[in-house]
Amino acid sequence: MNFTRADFPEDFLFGVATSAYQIEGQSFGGAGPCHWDSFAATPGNVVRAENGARACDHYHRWEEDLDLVAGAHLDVYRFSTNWSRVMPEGRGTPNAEGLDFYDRLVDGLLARGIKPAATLYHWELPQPLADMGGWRNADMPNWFADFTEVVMRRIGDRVWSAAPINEPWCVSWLSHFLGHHAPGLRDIRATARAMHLLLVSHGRSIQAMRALGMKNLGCVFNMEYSEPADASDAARKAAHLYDGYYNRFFLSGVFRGEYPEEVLEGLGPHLPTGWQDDFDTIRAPLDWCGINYYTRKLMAPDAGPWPAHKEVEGPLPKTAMGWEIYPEGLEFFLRRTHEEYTSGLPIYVTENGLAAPDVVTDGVVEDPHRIAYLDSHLGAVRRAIAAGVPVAGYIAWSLMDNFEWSYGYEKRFGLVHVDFDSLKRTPKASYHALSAALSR
Ligand code: IFM
Repeated sequence: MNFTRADFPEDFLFGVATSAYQIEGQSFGGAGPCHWDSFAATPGNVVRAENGARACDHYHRWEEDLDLVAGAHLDVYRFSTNWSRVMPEGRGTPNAEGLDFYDRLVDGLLARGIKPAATLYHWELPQPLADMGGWRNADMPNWFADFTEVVMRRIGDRVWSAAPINEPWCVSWLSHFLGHHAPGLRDIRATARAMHLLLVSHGRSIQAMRALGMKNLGCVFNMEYSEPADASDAARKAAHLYDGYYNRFFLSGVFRGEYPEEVLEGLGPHLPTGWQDDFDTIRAPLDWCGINYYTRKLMAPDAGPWPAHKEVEGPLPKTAMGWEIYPEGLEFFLRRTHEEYTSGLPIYVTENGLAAPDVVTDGVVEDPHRIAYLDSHLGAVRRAIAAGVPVAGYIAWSLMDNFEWSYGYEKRFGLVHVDFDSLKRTPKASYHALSAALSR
């Protein structure tokens, strides 16, 4: 790696992230069925119809995994709490084993000197709630606030930070408009309702945590840099709209109490009645903003109904996901978020990383592409800091290879390789490089 801790502000934090369904093993510890189980069981949704039933068996191997976090000299571990593990029915009686698991995990982190950064929802919607319409149901903010309270009454006294929902764009647009993630809908009305109700749920969750006396609460938004595919006015508009519903909708809702005009043109008629009255809740004050960043898209106009645009393949080198590598986009988002939305709040890069077809050869995994990717994006972070943006930390995705949603176990994002037959963990060259950089 081209950096040491000395290249960053003294209190800058480094970490890694994971999420519950992607690593824990849904079949262990009394977790109930979630909508990813049924989505994955439907032919054509997930590569080889793989699912999270066993995943990395982190449920049983968490101590070994936390040792890996500590071994890389990292400061923060970002994990998520599985709603269907904690409350298998989504509401009502909690599963004691589930709460015990997160209790042990948090204590295990603290014992290793690592800051626990909790995200309440990283996509395991309990099936009973999905059966009632999931994020389209106007009762979701109440149920999510209850879930928040159950989890945080148990671990809220010891987590270092907490955020309600990972990547609202993925939970809403990707899952209800494009149908690529559970529940696999392609419906504009469902999308609009989910986008708004997710933000109301976010606000209710923040309020519930404040009521418990918790501090250091934030949000985690994924952002994709959007550029016109050519110099035409139509391509410029297409890129602006993509940026609107992907990036600015959520930022603007939470930090300004309004939605972008051009997005309302398409989604406005489908928003829940009285949506304009929800911004006091949505704007519940935050202590930080998290940005998950991976790539950019080139956009062009297309025939058909709103949003009437399409992605065009770009010329830059790509990761195994087919995503262009564009660190400048991260610098752009850090600057814009600070200048136009969060004005002074600490910003964290809460996810960033690349997938590659990594293999173990004689016990070693060489992944120079990942080292270069992390280096170039940390360069973007340094440029943003030099420009005055209060970037307070960088969290890489991911600690280890895991269930990459509709791609099954095919795409490897980990700093640590996982053999999905034996479940053996092998730290990759990028893990060793990061560890060395952070120990200097
Ligand atoms: O694996 C996902 C994660 O669950 C959310 N952010 C993007 C990652 C890579 O696709």
